[in-house]
Amino acid sequence: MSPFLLTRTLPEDATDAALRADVLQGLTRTPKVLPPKWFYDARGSDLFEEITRLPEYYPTRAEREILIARSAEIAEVTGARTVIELGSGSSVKTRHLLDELPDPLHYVPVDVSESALSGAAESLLAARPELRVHALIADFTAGLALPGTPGPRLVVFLGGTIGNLLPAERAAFLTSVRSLLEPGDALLLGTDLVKDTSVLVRAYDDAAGVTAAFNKNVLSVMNRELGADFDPADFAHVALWNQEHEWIEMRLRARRDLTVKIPELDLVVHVDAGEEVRTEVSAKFRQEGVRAELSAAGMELTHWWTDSEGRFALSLATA
Ligand code: AVJ
Repeated sequence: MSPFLLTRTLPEDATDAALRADVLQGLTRTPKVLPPKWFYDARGSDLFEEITRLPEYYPTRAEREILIARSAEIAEVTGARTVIELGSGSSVKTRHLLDELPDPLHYVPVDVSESALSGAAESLLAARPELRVHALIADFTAGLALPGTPGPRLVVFLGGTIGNLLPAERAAFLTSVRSLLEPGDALLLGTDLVKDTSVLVRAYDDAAGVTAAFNKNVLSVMNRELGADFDPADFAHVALWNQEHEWIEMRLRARRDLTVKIPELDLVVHVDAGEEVRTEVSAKFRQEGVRAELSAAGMELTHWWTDSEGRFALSLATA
C-alpha cells in the first residue's frame, strides 16, 4: 500500500478559537444562533451516520442512487485525473466515482477531521493501492491551497452540505471554488431539492428521535469544550420549513427560563422560556436556482442528474 500524504493547513487550535468566537457571537445576539458545524464531534458524527440510515432521511440514499447510476458518465465527461473532495468525511459514497476513474488517479480529500481523513485513506488504499491520496486537514470555507496534482481536476461537494450555508456564504464559497478551477476542470455538487413540506420536515424530525439527539449534541459540545452547564433536557428539538427562504431550520427551544454559565467565555447567557436558538439551516434547491448561483460565481451548469423520485440532484459545472 502506498503511503498517503496528510497536510494540515489548519492550526491545531483553530477549531477552538472558531468555536469560542461562534458561541460568543451567536448566543449574545437576538435571535440566538449556532453554526451547524459544531454538531460534528465524535458522537455527533456517529449520530449523523445513524441519521443517514433512518427511513425518513432520504438524501443520502437518493444521492447514492445517482452516483451509482451516473459515475461512469461523470468519469467520461470530466476525464478527471484528480478528484478533490470538500468535506470528505468517510469518503464512502465517493468510492462509486473513484472506481470509474482509471489509474493513475489522485484523490485529495479535504476535511477538518484528521481521524476521518486517515480512516478514509486507509480503507481506500486497502482496496486500491495505486490511488495517490493527498489528504488536507482544512476548513474548505476558508480558501484552499491545493497540491500540484495533474488536471483535469474534479472538485466534489456532496451530501447537500452546501445547503448549510446562508445565501451570501454560498456565493462566497462558490466563488472560492471557481478560483480553484482551470479550463477543463469541473465541479460536482450535491443539492437536496424542494419537495412536499411534510417529507422535508419528517427528514429532520424523525420518529426515533435521532435528529433531536443530533441537534442537542451541540449543547454537549459546548459543555465539554467551554465548561458550559447546558442541560439537554431543558430544550426541545424543533424542525420547521421556512417557505420564504426554502430551507429547513433546526432550532432548540427552551422549555423554561434558563441561566447558563459558560466559564471559558466568562459569559452568562439567559434564555427565556420558549426562546429558540437556530442551530442549522438546510436549504433546498431548484434547478434554476442552482444554475443561477453557479453562473453568478462564474460557472456553467452542464449536467443535472436526479434520483428516480426527483428528490436530490447532482450538478456538474465547468469553469
Ligand atoms: C450533512 C448538512 C447534509 O442538512 O441534511 C441531517 C445535516 N441535519 N439532519 C443536512 C443534517 C439534520 C445534513 N447535511
